[in-house]
Amino acid sequence: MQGKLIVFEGVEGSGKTTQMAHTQDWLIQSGILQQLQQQGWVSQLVLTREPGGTMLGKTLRQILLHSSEEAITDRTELLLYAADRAQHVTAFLQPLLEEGALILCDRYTDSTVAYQGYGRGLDRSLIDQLNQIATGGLQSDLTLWLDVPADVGLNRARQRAAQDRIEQTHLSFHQRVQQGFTELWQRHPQRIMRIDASPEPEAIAQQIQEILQQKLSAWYCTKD
Ligand code: Z5A
Repeated sequence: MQGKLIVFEGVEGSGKTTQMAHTQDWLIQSGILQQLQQQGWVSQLVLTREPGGTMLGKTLRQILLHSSEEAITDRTELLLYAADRAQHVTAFLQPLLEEGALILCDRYTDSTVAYQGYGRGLDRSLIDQLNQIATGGLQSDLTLWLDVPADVGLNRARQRAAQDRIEQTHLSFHQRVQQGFTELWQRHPQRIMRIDASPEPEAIAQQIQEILQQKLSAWYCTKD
C-alpha cells in the first residue's frame, strides 16, 4: 500500500491551516476516510507541517521563526529549511507513506522556491538541488495552492497574533513570494491546483472538496 502526500501552499494568511482542518473534518464526517480504510487503501489520515513536523523540526522552527539573537543569513535560512525537510521526509513522511497514510502537509518544497528563491533571491538551481537532496525525490501527489493577494493574506495573519520573523518582512517580499507561487503553478499544472482563497472559508473548502473527490476517485478507484 502506498500513501498519498497532499500539500497546502500559499502566502501567509492564505488559509492553509484553516483549510487543512476543514479537509480533515470533511474526510471524517463524510465517511470517505472510513470507506478508504475499510477497503484497505488508506491506513490513517495524518496532518503535518514544515517547518516543524518532527521533534528536531520543532527546534528548527523555533530558530527559523523566532530567533532574535543574531540575524540569520539567507543561505543559513535556506539550509535550515532543507535540514527540517530532510528529517521530515526520512523520519516521518516516508515511513507513513509506505504504510499507506493519507497525509495533509502545510508547506513543502514549493515554499522554498517561493520564499528563498523568489523572496530572498537565492539561486533557483541551487534550491532545486537542495530540495532534491532533502526529499530524495519525494514529490507531492497533489499540491493545493491557496491563491490570495499577498496584502490580503498578510492582513489576515497580522490580525491574529504577534508576528514572526518572516511575517515582519516588507510587503514587496511577500509579493515576490506570491509571484513565485504563480509561476510554479503555471509550470506544473498537473501537480499544482489553484484554489481561489479570497472568499469565505466555506467556499474555499467547497473548491478543495471537489478537487479531492476527483483525485481520490482516480487514486483509489472509488465512486463519488
Ligand atoms: N517557509 C520558508 O520560508 N521556506 C520554506 O521552505 C518553508 C517555510 C517550508 C512558516 O510559518 C514560515 O516559514 C512561513 C514561510 C516560511 N512564513 N512566515 N511567516 P507558519 O507555518 O507559522 O506560517 P504560515 O505557513 O504562513 O501560516 P499562517 O500565517 O498561519 O497562515 P495560514 O495557515 O495560511 O492561514 P490560517 O492560519 O488558516 O489563517 C490565518 C488567519 O486568517 C486566521 O485568523 C484565520 O481565521 C483567517 N482566515 C482564514 N481563512 C480566511 C478566509 N477565507 N477569509 C478571512 N479570514 C480567513
